[in-house]
Amino acid sequence: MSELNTTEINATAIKTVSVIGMGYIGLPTCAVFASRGLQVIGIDVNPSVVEKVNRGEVHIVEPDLDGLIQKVVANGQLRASTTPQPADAFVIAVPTPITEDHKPDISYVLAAAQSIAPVLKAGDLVVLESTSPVGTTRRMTALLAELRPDLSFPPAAGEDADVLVAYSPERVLPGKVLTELTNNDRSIGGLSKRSSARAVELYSSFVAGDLFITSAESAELVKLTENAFRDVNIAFANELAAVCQDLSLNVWEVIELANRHPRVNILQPGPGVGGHCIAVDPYFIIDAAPNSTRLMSSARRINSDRPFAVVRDIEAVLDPTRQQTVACLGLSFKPNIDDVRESPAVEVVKLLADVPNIKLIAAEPHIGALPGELEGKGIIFTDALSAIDRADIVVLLVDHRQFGLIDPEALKDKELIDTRGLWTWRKAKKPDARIEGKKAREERQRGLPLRRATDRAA
Ligand code: SAJ
Repeated sequence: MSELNTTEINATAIKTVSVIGMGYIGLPTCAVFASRGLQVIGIDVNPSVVEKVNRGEVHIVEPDLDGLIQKVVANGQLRASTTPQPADAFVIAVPTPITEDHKPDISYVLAAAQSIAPVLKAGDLVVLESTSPVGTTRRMTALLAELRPDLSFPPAAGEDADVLVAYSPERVLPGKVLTELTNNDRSIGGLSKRSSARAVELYSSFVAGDLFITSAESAELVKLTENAFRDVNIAFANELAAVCQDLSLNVWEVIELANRHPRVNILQPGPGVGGHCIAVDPYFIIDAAPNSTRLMSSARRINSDRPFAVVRDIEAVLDPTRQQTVACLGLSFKPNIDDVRESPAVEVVKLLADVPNIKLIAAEPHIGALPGELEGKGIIFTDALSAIDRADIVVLLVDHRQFGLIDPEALKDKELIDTRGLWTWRKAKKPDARIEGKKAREERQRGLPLRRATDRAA
């Protein structure tokens, strides 16, 4: 980390920002820049996204985002377009997926750079926010330099470069994006000192957390490391679940009690790791350093195998002599959201569709119909209570808040496969095994809430 010399900051203030990619990260970023008085131009290749935003509407589900977008579009701070326009700063927030064989695909980043190249001018700042393999910021800059030989770029042109370039990853949690955008600390990796200083100026417009300056490559690896760390820790919980199953022990109890140790904080096992970040980003590190990533590779394998383990557990309780109805509750990749991308719950249902002699029902309160990849497989889509009512076997795949409120009476006489420990542990009536110590007694007497080990887990 290097210190910021504030005298390095460019004299002209940043007034206009263009955000390239108005998805889960880009759109909220547009909204917060605009709400702090910057003139924002949101760019997206999808005309229907652009039209929606220009009407003040949103195309993603994120708490409080709709009201904010409506406001900043109405007051003229944000407008959207399919074609890049000149601006003082450009923030690139496009997807960086992986290919079938787990290789990073940075083609969207390079396409975004290509699209802004014609409108770049001396003094502009370009920030890459997309989660990217190490070296992507330099590769993107090399492309810009090739496309605009009339402008100079860092690091080649050093502190005298016409255009400033930095990497600053987003690290917000879906469902809490607006709060985390503002409050989280940020890493900023400029390709020159002036690039970092200019990016600090840009993010200081809305970030209340601390800003840390480092190199672009370190900032790229920091982001990947955060998600790989979580993947490895979830894999540990999932491996422990398998160990407990072998030993006929309750993994939820084992974790809760182990987490009473002051330096232990085990995460929660489940049917696998989903979403477009944690299940993807470790591969960017594995691809870059295949001989040094045995732990990360194993973690990926453990987490990717989980849906198969859940299906094996279901098959183990099936009665081979008759057709049975299996109800799967939850399809999203984590609780209380509508996002089914890379969802392990969807994977479980897809695998179950191939198991003979079962009638399959799925319920997901946050979406209106079965996701496309589950269509045409004879799966019935209904609400949770009707699904339970018709089922012999109930499989809980996502611990949505409303599933925790289901009356245990409705589940009586059903075979339960609770992959999240919601009904069988967290909401279960358990004998009180805790003998309250002096410290807890005093805290209770002072009206402090009772601490539970699981409070720290999620
Ligand atoms: N999961 C478990 N057990 C747990 C915690 C999570 O099985 O104890 C599963 C979830 O069910 C889900 C998956 O892991 O399928 C990922 O969920 P998540 O809540 O851990 O993370 P994401 O993908 O929603 O967001 C992550 C965040 N990264 C970290 O927490 C390190 C977020 O801060 C990043 O900004 C985001 O990835 C991203 O965009 O990269």
